[in-house]
Amino acid sequence: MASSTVPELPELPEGLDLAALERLAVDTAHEAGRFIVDERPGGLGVAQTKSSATDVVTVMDQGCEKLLRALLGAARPDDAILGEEDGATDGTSGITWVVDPIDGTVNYLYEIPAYCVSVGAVVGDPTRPGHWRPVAGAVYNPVSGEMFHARLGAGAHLVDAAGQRRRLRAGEVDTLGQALVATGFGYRAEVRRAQAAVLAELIPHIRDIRRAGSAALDLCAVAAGRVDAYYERGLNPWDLAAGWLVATEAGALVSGLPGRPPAKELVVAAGAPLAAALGARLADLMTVAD
Ligand code: LIP
Repeated sequence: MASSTVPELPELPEGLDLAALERLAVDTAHEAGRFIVDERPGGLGVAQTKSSATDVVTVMDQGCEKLLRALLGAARPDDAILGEEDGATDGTSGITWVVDPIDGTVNYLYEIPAYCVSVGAVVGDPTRPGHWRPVAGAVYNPVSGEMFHARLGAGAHLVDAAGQRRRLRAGEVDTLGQALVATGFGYRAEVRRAQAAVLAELIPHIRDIRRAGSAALDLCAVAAGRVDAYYERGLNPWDLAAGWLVATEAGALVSGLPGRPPAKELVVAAGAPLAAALGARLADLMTVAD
Protein backbone atom coordinates (compact mmCIF):
# COMPACT_ATOMS: atom_id res chain seq x y z
CA MET A 1 0.00 0.00 0.00
CA ALA A 2 1.40 3.35 -1.06
CA SER A 3 1.95 5.78 1.87
CA SER A 4 2.37 9.55 2.15
CA THR A 5 5.83 11.13 1.71
CA VAL A 6 6.29 12.19 5.33
CA PRO A 7 9.32 11.58 7.56
CA GLU A 8 9.16 8.99 10.34
CA LEU A 9 6.74 10.31 12.92
CA PRO A 10 6.55 9.84 16.67
CA GLU A 11 5.47 6.37 17.72
CA LEU A 12 1.77 5.85 18.36
CA PRO A 13 1.01 6.35 22.07
CA GLU A 14 1.26 3.06 24.07
CA GLY A 15 -1.88 0.88 24.03
CA LEU A 16 -3.73 3.14 21.58
CA ASP A 17 -6.99 1.51 20.46
CA LEU A 18 -7.27 2.70 16.85
CA ALA A 19 -10.60 0.92 16.34
CA ALA A 20 -12.07 2.87 19.27
CA LEU A 21 -10.76 6.15 17.82
CA GLU A 22 -12.34 5.29 14.46
CA ARG A 23 -15.69 4.50 16.10
CA LEU A 24 -15.56 7.80 18.04
CA ALA A 25 -14.78 9.71 14.83
CA VAL A 26 -17.75 8.03 13.09
CA ASP A 27 -20.17 8.61 15.98
CA THR A 28 -19.23 12.28 16.48
CA ALA A 29 -19.25 13.03 12.74
CA HIS A 30 -22.68 11.41 12.46
CA GLU A 31 -24.17 13.33 15.41
CA ALA A 32 -22.67 16.62 14.16
CA GLY A 33 -23.92 15.92 10.65
CA ARG A 34 -27.46 15.41 11.92
CA PHE A 35 -27.15 18.66 13.85
CA ILE A 36 -26.22 20.79 10.80
CA VAL A 37 -29.15 19.38 8.81
CA ASP A 38 -31.87 19.03 11.45
CA GLU A 39 -31.08 22.24 13.37
CA ARG A 40 -30.44 24.49 10.33
CA PRO A 41 -32.40 27.69 10.92
CA GLY A 42 -34.58 29.08 8.16
CA GLY A 43 -33.02 31.96 6.23
CA LEU A 44 -29.51 30.98 7.34
CA GLY A 45 -27.08 33.79 6.62
CA VAL A 46 -23.43 34.71 7.12
CA ALA A 47 -22.38 35.20 10.75
CA GLN A 48 -18.91 36.50 9.92
CA THR A 49 -16.18 36.43 7.28
CA LYS A 50 -12.50 35.43 7.59
CA SER A 51 -9.72 35.76 4.95
CA SER A 52 -11.97 37.56 2.46
CA ALA A 53 -15.56 38.73 1.99
CA THR A 54 -16.40 35.32 0.47
CA ASP A 55 -14.69 33.25 3.20
CA VAL A 56 -17.84 32.87 5.25
CA VAL A 57 -18.79 31.37 8.61
CA THR A 58 -22.36 30.56 9.65
CA VAL A 59 -23.74 30.07 13.14
CA MET A 60 -23.99 26.37 12.25
CA ASP A 61 -20.22 26.11 11.64
CA GLN A 62 -19.73 27.63 15.12
CA GLY A 63 -22.43 25.51 16.79
CA CYS A 64 -21.24 22.32 15.12
CA GLU A 65 -17.67 22.83 16.30
CA LYS A 66 -18.88 23.42 19.85
CA LEU A 67 -20.83 20.14 19.65
CA LEU A 68 -17.80 18.24 18.28
CA ARG A 69 -15.59 19.62 21.06
CA ALA A 70 -18.15 18.66 23.73
CA LEU A 71 -18.51 15.10 22.37
CA LEU A 72 -14.76 14.50 21.91
CA GLY A 73 -13.89 16.19 25.22
CA ALA A 74 -16.39 14.05 27.12
CA ALA A 75 -15.14 10.81 25.51
CA ARG A 76 -11.39 11.58 25.64
CA PRO A 77 -10.65 14.56 27.98
CA ASP A 78 -6.83 14.24 27.66
CA ASP A 79 -6.77 14.70 23.87
CA ALA A 80 -5.90 17.98 22.14
CA ILE A 81 -8.28 19.51 19.59
CA LEU A 82 -7.57 21.72 16.54
CA GLY A 83 -10.69 23.11 14.88
CA GLU A 84 -11.33 25.49 11.97
CA GLU A 85 -13.43 27.92 13.99
CA ASP A 86 -12.01 27.89 17.54
CA GLY A 87 -8.35 26.98 16.98
CA ALA A 88 -6.23 24.74 19.20
CA THR A 89 -6.73 23.39 22.74
CA ASP A 90 -3.89 21.40 24.31
CA GLY A 91 -3.89 17.79 25.58
CA THR A 92 -1.55 15.27 27.19
CA SER A 93 -2.44 12.00 25.43
CA GLY A 94 -0.41 12.46 22.23
CA ILE A 95 -3.62 12.42 20.17
CA THR A 96 -5.03 15.56 18.53
CA TRP A 97 -8.52 15.68 17.02
CA VAL A 98 -8.41 17.85 13.86
CA VAL A 99 -11.98 18.84 12.99
CA ASP A 100 -13.77 20.77 10.26
CA PRO A 101 -17.36 21.31 11.47
CA ILE A 102 -18.61 22.01 7.94
CA ASP A 103 -16.21 21.39 5.07
CA GLY A 104 -17.81 22.96 2.03
CA THR A 105 -19.37 25.86 3.95
CA VAL A 106 -20.28 27.76 0.79
CA ASN A 107 -22.11 24.68 -0.51
CA TYR A 108 -23.91 24.44 2.85
CA LEU A 109 -24.93 28.12 2.63
CA TYR A 110 -26.27 27.59 -0.93
CA GLU A 111 -27.82 24.21 0.03
CA ILE A 112 -25.66 22.39 -2.52
CA PRO A 113 -25.58 18.82 -1.11
CA ALA A 114 -21.77 18.53 -1.20
CA TYR A 115 -20.63 19.38 2.32
CA CYS A 116 -19.53 17.26 5.25
CA VAL A 117 -18.27 17.00 8.81
CA SER A 118 -14.62 15.92 8.95
CA VAL A 119 -13.16 14.40 12.16
CA GLY A 120 -9.58 13.13 12.21
CA ALA A 121 -7.39 11.78 15.05
CA VAL A 122 -3.70 12.52 14.39
CA VAL A 123 -0.29 12.01 15.97
CA GLY A 124 2.40 14.67 15.80
CA ASP A 125 1.92 18.43 15.40
CA PRO A 126 -0.81 19.24 12.82
CA THR A 127 0.42 22.83 12.52
CA ARG A 128 3.82 21.69 11.16
CA PRO A 129 3.80 20.05 7.68
CA GLY A 130 5.66 16.74 7.66
CA HIS A 131 5.36 16.38 11.43
CA TRP A 132 1.95 14.79 11.68
CA ARG A 133 -0.23 12.09 10.20
CA PRO A 134 -3.77 10.88 10.73
CA VAL A 135 -4.38 7.52 12.45
CA ALA A 136 -8.20 7.38 12.45
CA GLY A 137 -10.94 9.46 10.88
CA ALA A 138 -14.43 9.91 9.45
CA VAL A 139 -15.97 12.16 6.78
CA TYR A 140 -19.79 12.32 6.84
CA ASN A 141 -22.00 13.86 4.16
CA PRO A 142 -25.30 14.24 6.04
CA VAL A 143 -27.33 14.83 2.88
CA SER A 144 -26.19 11.75 0.92
CA GLY A 145 -25.91 9.82 4.17
CA GLU A 146 -22.45 8.58 3.14
CA MET A 147 -19.95 7.90 5.95
CA PHE A 148 -16.35 7.47 4.84
CA HIS A 149 -14.06 6.16 7.55
CA ALA A 150 -10.65 4.60 8.14
CA ARG A 151 -7.98 3.71 10.66
CA LEU A 152 -4.28 3.17 10.14
CA GLY A 153 -3.49 -0.21 8.59
CA ALA A 154 -7.12 -1.38 8.42
CA GLY A 155 -8.30 0.01 5.10
CA ALA A 156 -10.95 2.59 4.23
CA HIS A 157 -14.68 1.97 4.11
CA LEU A 158 -17.86 3.65 2.94
CA VAL A 159 -21.19 3.05 4.68
CA ASP A 160 -24.00 4.34 2.48
CA ALA A 161 -27.41 5.73 3.50
CA ALA A 162 -28.90 2.19 3.40
CA GLY A 163 -26.19 0.97 5.78
CA GLN A 164 -24.35 -0.99 3.09
CA ARG A 165 -20.62 -1.10 3.95
CA ARG A 166 -17.90 -1.55 1.34
CA ARG A 167 -14.11 -1.40 1.28
CA LEU A 168 -12.73 1.45 -0.84
CA ARG A 169 -10.08 1.12 -3.56
CA ALA A 170 -8.62 4.14 -5.33
CA GLY A 171 -8.56 4.10 -9.15
CA GLU A 172 -5.58 2.85 -11.13
CA VAL A 173 -5.46 5.33 -14.00
CA ASP A 174 -1.75 6.06 -14.38
CA THR A 175 -1.59 8.56 -17.24
CA LEU A 176 -2.48 12.25 -16.93
CA GLY A 177 -4.25 12.27 -20.29
CA GLN A 178 -6.82 9.78 -18.99
CA ALA A 179 -7.18 11.34 -15.54
CA LEU A 180 -10.39 12.90 -14.20
CA VAL A 181 -9.00 15.44 -11.73
CA ALA A 182 -10.72 17.28 -8.88
CA THR A 183 -9.44 20.59 -7.56
CA GLY A 184 -10.48 23.67 -5.59
CA PHE A 185 -9.90 27.41 -5.31
CA GLY A 186 -9.12 29.72 -2.44
CA TYR A 187 -11.15 32.61 -1.04
CA ARG A 188 -8.75 35.39 -2.06
CA ALA A 189 -8.90 36.77 -5.63
CA GLU A 190 -5.13 36.79 -6.22
CA VAL A 191 -4.91 33.16 -5.08
CA ARG A 192 -7.74 32.17 -7.42
CA ARG A 193 -6.03 34.01 -10.29
CA ALA A 194 -2.83 31.97 -9.78
CA GLN A 195 -4.83 28.72 -9.36
CA ALA A 196 -6.81 29.44 -12.54
CA ALA A 197 -3.55 30.10 -14.44
CA VAL A 198 -2.23 26.68 -13.35
CA LEU A 199 -5.54 25.03 -14.28
CA ALA A 200 -5.57 26.70 -17.73
CA GLU A 201 -2.17 25.14 -18.47
CA LEU A 202 -3.07 21.75 -16.96
CA ILE A 203 -6.54 21.14 -18.45
CA PRO A 204 -5.38 20.36 -22.05
CA HIS A 205 -3.28 17.52 -20.58
CA ILE A 206 -5.99 15.69 -18.53
CA ARG A 207 -9.40 14.08 -19.18
CA ASP A 208 -11.39 16.81 -17.33
CA ILE A 209 -11.77 18.75 -14.10
CA ARG A 210 -14.31 18.42 -11.26
CA ARG A 211 -14.88 21.14 -8.65
CA ALA A 212 -17.05 19.77 -5.77
CA GLY A 213 -16.25 22.46 -3.19
CA SER A 214 -15.09 20.27 -0.29
CA ALA A 215 -11.50 19.04 0.08
CA ALA A 216 -12.55 16.26 2.48
CA LEU A 217 -15.16 14.95 0.00
CA ASP A 218 -12.66 15.31 -2.87
CA LEU A 219 -10.13 13.13 -0.99
CA CYS A 220 -12.89 10.56 -0.31
CA ALA A 221 -13.81 10.68 -4.01
CA VAL A 222 -10.22 9.66 -4.82
CA ALA A 223 -10.54 6.80 -2.30
CA ALA A 224 -13.78 5.66 -3.94
CA GLY A 225 -12.40 5.93 -7.49
CA ARG A 226 -14.99 8.61 -8.36
CA VAL A 227 -12.11 10.78 -9.57
CA ASP A 228 -8.61 9.65 -10.45
CA ALA A 229 -6.79 12.49 -8.69
CA TYR A 230 -7.26 15.59 -6.56
CA TYR A 231 -4.97 18.53 -5.98
CA GLU A 232 -5.35 21.85 -4.20
CA ARG A 233 -3.24 24.65 -2.89
CA GLY A 234 -4.05 26.56 0.31
CA LEU A 235 -5.58 23.75 2.40
CA ASN A 236 -5.56 23.80 6.19
CA PRO A 237 -5.01 20.74 8.41
CA TRP A 238 -8.76 20.49 9.17
CA ASP A 239 -9.62 20.28 5.43
CA LEU A 240 -7.15 17.41 5.10
CA ALA A 241 -6.88 15.29 8.26
CA ALA A 242 -9.60 12.62 7.90
CA GLY A 243 -9.79 12.58 4.08
CA TRP A 244 -6.00 12.05 3.85
CA LEU A 245 -6.27 8.76 5.78
CA VAL A 246 -9.36 7.58 3.87
CA ALA A 247 -7.43 8.14 0.62
CA THR A 248 -4.21 6.43 1.74
CA GLU A 249 -6.02 3.47 3.31
CA ALA A 250 -7.77 3.03 -0.07
CA GLY A 251 -4.39 2.74 -1.78
CA ALA A 252 -3.78 6.32 -2.93
CA LEU A 253 -0.70 8.40 -2.26
CA VAL A 254 -1.22 11.77 -0.53
CA SER A 255 1.74 14.11 -0.90
CA GLY A 256 2.76 17.70 -1.51
CA LEU A 257 5.20 19.11 -4.01
CA PRO A 258 7.56 16.37 -5.29
CA GLY A 259 9.35 14.80 -2.29
CA ARG A 260 7.48 17.00 0.20
CA PRO A 261 4.65 16.25 2.63
CA PRO A 262 1.07 17.42 2.11
CA ALA A 263 0.99 21.08 3.10
CA LYS A 264 -0.64 24.48 2.38
CA GLU A 265 1.65 24.89 -0.65
CA LEU A 266 0.12 21.82 -2.27
CA VAL A 267 -1.80 18.62 -1.65
CA VAL A 268 -1.94 15.92 -4.34
CA ALA A 269 -3.87 12.65 -3.95
CA ALA A 270 -3.93 9.83 -6.52
CA GLY A 271 -2.56 6.38 -7.24
CA ALA A 272 1.25 6.51 -6.94
CA PRO A 273 2.20 6.80 -10.68
CA LEU A 274 -0.41 9.47 -11.37
CA ALA A 275 0.40 11.39 -8.17
CA ALA A 276 4.05 11.59 -9.22
CA ALA A 277 3.19 12.76 -12.76
CA LEU A 278 0.62 15.28 -11.56
CA GLY A 279 2.87 16.55 -8.76
CA ALA A 280 5.75 17.11 -11.19
CA ARG A 281 3.53 18.90 -13.72
CA LEU A 282 2.00 21.10 -11.02
CA ALA A 283 5.43 21.96 -9.62
CA ASP A 284 6.47 23.22 -13.06
CA LEU A 285 3.25 25.14 -13.63
CA MET A 286 3.11 26.66 -10.14
CA THR A 287 6.62 28.08 -10.49
CA VAL A 288 5.53 29.73 -13.77
CA ALA A 289 2.20 30.95 -12.37
CA ASP A 290 3.67 32.53 -9.18
C1 LIP B 1 -13.17 24.60 1.61
C2 LIP B 1 -12.31 23.48 1.07
C3 LIP B 1 -12.30 23.50 -0.46
C4 LIP B 1 -11.73 24.78 -0.94
C5 LIP B 1 -12.55 25.93 -0.40
C6 LIP B 1 -12.60 25.90 1.12
P1 LIP B 1 -14.25 25.28 3.92
O1 LIP B 1 -13.11 24.56 2.99
O2 LIP B 1 -12.84 22.26 1.49
O3 LIP B 1 -11.53 22.45 -0.98
O4 LIP B 1 -11.70 24.80 -2.34
O5 LIP B 1 -11.96 27.13 -0.83
O6 LIP B 1 -11.33 26.09 1.65
O7 LIP B 1 -13.90 26.77 3.93
O8 LIP B 1 -15.58 25.02 3.34
O9 LIP B 1 -14.05 24.63 5.27
